[in-house]
Amino acid sequence: MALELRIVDVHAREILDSRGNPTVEAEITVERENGEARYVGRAAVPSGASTGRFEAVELRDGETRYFGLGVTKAVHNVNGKIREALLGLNALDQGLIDRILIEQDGTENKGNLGANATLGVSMACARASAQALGLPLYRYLGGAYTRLLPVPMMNILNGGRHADNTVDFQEFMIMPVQAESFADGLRICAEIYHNLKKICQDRGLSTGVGDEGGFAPSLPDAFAVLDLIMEAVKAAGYTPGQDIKMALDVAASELYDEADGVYHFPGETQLKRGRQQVEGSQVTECYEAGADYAKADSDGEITRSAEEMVAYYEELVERYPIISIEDGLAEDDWDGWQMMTGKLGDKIQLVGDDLFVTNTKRLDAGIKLHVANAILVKVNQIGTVSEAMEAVEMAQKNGYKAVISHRSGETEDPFIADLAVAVNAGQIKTGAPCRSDRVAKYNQLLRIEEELGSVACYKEPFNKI
Ligand code: 2PG
Ligand code: MG
Repeated sequence: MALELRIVDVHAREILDSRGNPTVEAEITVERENGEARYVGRAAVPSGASTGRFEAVELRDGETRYFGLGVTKAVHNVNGKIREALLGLNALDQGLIDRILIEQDGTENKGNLGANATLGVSMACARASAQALGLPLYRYLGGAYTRLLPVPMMNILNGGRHADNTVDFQEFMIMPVQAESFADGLRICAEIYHNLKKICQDRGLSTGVGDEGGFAPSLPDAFAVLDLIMEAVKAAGYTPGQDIKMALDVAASELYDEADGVYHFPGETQLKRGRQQVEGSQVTECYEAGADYAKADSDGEITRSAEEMVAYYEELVERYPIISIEDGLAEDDWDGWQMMTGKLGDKIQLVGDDLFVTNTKRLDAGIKLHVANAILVKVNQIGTVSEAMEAVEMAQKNGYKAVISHRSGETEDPFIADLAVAVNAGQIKTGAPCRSDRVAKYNQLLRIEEELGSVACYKEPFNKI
């Protein structure tokens, strides 16, 4: 007879995330046959800042406590309707449980129960099952063939919505593609991170960090940032382009204004107008170079059309060892994305985050239109573990890469580290080697690599690009 892990309790509570905002933590208690033993699986839900318009809904209370960000309604949904629907079911039926959550919600975007409610339960269910079976989570989710450790796409300099500086692109990341192992790659990145800190200190640039633990100095544009990172890579003793590739998350939906159909660069504009002092002296030169690709209107506001954005990326890719650009254009700019994919898609990875929102319908549309060549997978964008895994599967079957990702608001839960290994994603985006919410995922990957021993595999993900 098949093993049964009966769900005997489902419980959620409101906890805090890494930005001090409330989020949902869920627990599922399962019982083995005859009530012999009980196991509790716990999971916490992350939360984004640069959220895509088509993401599943994060249910917030909208009342005065926590400035409207409380999640007591989502918690109530778990402790009420969801609990009732799941009690007595077999936690090993992850697909069925996720389907029940989807049906109970009954909307396209989980707006009824809240994706924060469904996701917490879905993740906790997987974890309870893994625990009861005595399996590591990655092994439970991925099975016997699970062995690939992801290359970190490590965000060491934060801008956009994740920091209060003048950097308009949201994330500047390094990827240790030639490392011998995940542990080796993590060490290389941490060494570069510390060199970057030292360079910032020497230049009088701020070493305060943004939401994802990367430094957040005020620099004039992407050229200035990338020059700084190149220097840090070299100072740490590594060769840019060989040991280290670079990746960007432009988060362009945040820069796009539907009203005039162009991308706005408030940071560049601010500095151009001279309202803010450029920190450090070396950066001015780079700024002049970058200015060619920007169009300033009569107020001196810097904007770029989709074509100019792509020309800007072509220049950046030419000058720096950039191997991946995420959300280079806005979430609804399908024509622009097609054009960008035509120009850059055979040279670098183009990742759809706000564009695809971990949603197989949007990914399917993108595949048919030949838009992007990779998907960013964020479990809370869709609201169940099964749907997130389905998105990875669809991507991989269609020759798209899948990058497992954190949110800018995180918790100590390292679920995505296990997920990345389980689906053999080969890449993970989970912030800087700084702040426990980010480091928790890296540390979990170290444990997994150790556990897999000689079977563990780590490799350059871009051989075919
Ligand atoms: C992104 C994410 C994570 P947020 O845009 O990729 O880095 O940010 O969680 O704010 O959407
Ligand atoms: Mg993104």
